[in-house]
Amino acid sequence: MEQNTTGTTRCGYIAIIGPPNAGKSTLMNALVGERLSIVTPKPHTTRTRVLGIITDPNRNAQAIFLDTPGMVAEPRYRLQEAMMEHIHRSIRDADVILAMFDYTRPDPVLIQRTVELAAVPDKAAVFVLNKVDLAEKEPDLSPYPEGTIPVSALLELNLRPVGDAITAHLPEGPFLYPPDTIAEQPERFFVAELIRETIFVTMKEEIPYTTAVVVEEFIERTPKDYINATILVDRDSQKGIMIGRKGQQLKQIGQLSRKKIEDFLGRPVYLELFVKVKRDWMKKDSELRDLGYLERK
Ligand SMILES: Nc1nc2c(ncn2[C@@H]2O[C@H](COP(=O)(O)OP(=O)(O)OP(=O)(O)O)[C@@H](O)[C@H]2O)c(=O)[nH]1
Ligand SMILES: [Mg+2]
Repeated sequence: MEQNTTGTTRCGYIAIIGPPNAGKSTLMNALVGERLSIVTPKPHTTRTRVLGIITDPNRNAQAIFLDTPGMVAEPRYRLQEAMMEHIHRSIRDADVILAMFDYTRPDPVLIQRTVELAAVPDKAAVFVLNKVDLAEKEPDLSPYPEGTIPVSALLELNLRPVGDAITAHLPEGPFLYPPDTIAEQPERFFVAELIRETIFVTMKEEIPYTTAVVVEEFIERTPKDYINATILVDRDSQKGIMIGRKGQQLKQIGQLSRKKIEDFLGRPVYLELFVKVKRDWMKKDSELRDLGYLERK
């Protein structure tokens, strides 16, 4: 895009929405240039909205992205309803809606649902078709709205037109964050998310969906920060699985999480993990509020 020399700044919120596993978090990380939102091969990884900010001096623009959970067609329990609430709230707060389709799931019903969710009066929508790196030939864009941009968030292909389209729709106005700010949520949030990411990639089947992570203590000290976190599970039987034989499973989760946390914070940490049973935490408003998955009223 051409250099903006007029001195006018643009700033606004962009909600990234779409089906689960489409690559929304991967795209936000690519656009912001930092691994802020956790990414796993399992659907419904993201549970809340994750904010990522990029200030582009060439475009004189600040884009504030809201990564959202994957759409849940029929929420089955309170956590899934809360996830849908995050999507709707992000859309309400957004100036631009960045709606994503998944090349590997060309399901007309899913496409229709995404288009409907993005159709908000007086709000611009930018459509992207992600994962086109998996296409053997030129992807067929005919099932998608006109102007849909084919991209690969993973390989960071064709992201410039996405940035241009977003910027064109951002309202004129002053920056809301200092230009070097990329995140707003506290370090504790990212620490808990990185532990959750590790659980999602190491534990099988339904187990990740029955877990949540709470950072109980986070003490900055030398030579290592001290972090103490609890992994919540919703049944006694899952506690044993999470800990594993002779504690091996939990140990592995701890080691992998610690590396990710150290990379993220850029300093060494001592990480202690505990597992606690909280029956049906994903069905209870009070628990969901404590975990930050539900807005405090
Ligand atoms: N081949 C390919 N894989 C991708 C691309 N973008 C994301 N993925 C993979 O798709 C999976 C899901 O990516 P996420 O970014 O977690 O997807 P999401 O839409 O945020 O998923 P939820 O938070 O669960 O809704 C991961 O295994 C990513 O590596 C892409 O452009 N190409
Ligand atoms: Mg996600």
